[in-house]
Amino acid sequence: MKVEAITLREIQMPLVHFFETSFGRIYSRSIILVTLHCDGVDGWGECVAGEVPYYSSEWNESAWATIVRYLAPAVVGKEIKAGRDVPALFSKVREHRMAKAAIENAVWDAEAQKMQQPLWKLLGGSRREIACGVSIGIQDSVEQLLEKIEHELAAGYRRIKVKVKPGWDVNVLEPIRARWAEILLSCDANSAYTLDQLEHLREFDQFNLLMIEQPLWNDDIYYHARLQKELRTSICLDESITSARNAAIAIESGACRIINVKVGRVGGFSEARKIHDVCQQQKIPVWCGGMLESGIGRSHNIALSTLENFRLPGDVSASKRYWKEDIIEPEVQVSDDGMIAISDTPGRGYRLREDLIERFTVRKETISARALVEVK
Ligand code: OSB
Ligand code: MG
Repeated sequence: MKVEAITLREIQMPLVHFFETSFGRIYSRSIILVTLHCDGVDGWGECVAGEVPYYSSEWNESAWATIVRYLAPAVVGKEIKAGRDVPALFSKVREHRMAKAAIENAVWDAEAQKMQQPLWKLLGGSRREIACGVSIGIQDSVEQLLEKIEHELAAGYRRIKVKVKPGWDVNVLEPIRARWAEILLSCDANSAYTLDQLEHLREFDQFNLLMIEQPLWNDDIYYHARLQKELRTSICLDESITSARNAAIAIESGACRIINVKVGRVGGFSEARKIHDVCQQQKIPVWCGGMLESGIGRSHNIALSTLENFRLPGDVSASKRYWKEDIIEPEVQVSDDGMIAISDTPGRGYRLREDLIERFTVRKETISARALVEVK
């Protein structure tokens, strides 16, 4: 496929309900979308960098600048056979994985359309439906959280994950377990603890959690291995896992028993598949994380989740939990037994609502082969 041009845009979408983690609360999302124009086909990718560099050092402004200056010029004007060939084109650029993923995934998206194949098949998936969980942020009160959980369980979700931080953890898990003794329950600390809090973290063991996600520093593996030895509860790493290589290190050192795969965090579908394979060989189950994506990133997460070793319910849930109107149709729907059915349509499996995308756009820039030649 000849990549003729790339259009970058920023869209703004208000969240239906605020989302709060250990590093703060947001009410609205600002999302960078990539459109790759090639041979009459448009491939789309979503950049999961956030509005602020809190979850990761990458954020929207760094991603935008890196794409315009370095990543788009590495693909525009080129003949690219497949999504799997994209990482090599970016090899000189260190890190900036979310920016890279937005483009690489757009290439896969275009490739699937060109090949008239569902994206999930192209990625090597086999599941015809995927199991869904929800990630529920920190609320204004425990009562409000319990109400939300009740609502999501009634909707059919198969695993409840709650965000925790010092002061909103054991006191929250306790009433949840008292009310729902049997549900699959996990928690996500987004690095809110240190090893000094080991005695406190041991208290989490009494709640029969499926896992505790990223309790310690965002870039740490070593101290998570120390902590895992002390806890009965399985540790799941999110932030710390950035490549198949460091996933292997985490597994070998005993830092976790479960891994959360986010395609943006690891630099794109190619690396996400490698992590999936490493984990499968080592008998470590993975699940698909979420970054409050619009329908484009959500549809890509769904495709990835069809790979065999995505054995646990992911944070991939219905569009309506996030958005009044999503930018795809049909919107992502979850059945009343907590599953998403996988479409057989070629490509990502969801049509785009380009009218809505246009309405939500606040910034747009096109990088075309011709413009690049003129600059040279
Ligand atoms: O740690 O998984 C996380 C959202 C933003 C940043 C980090 C995380 C999350 C979520 C939300 O947990 C998952 C979702 O519903 O998309
Ligand atoms: Mg997480």
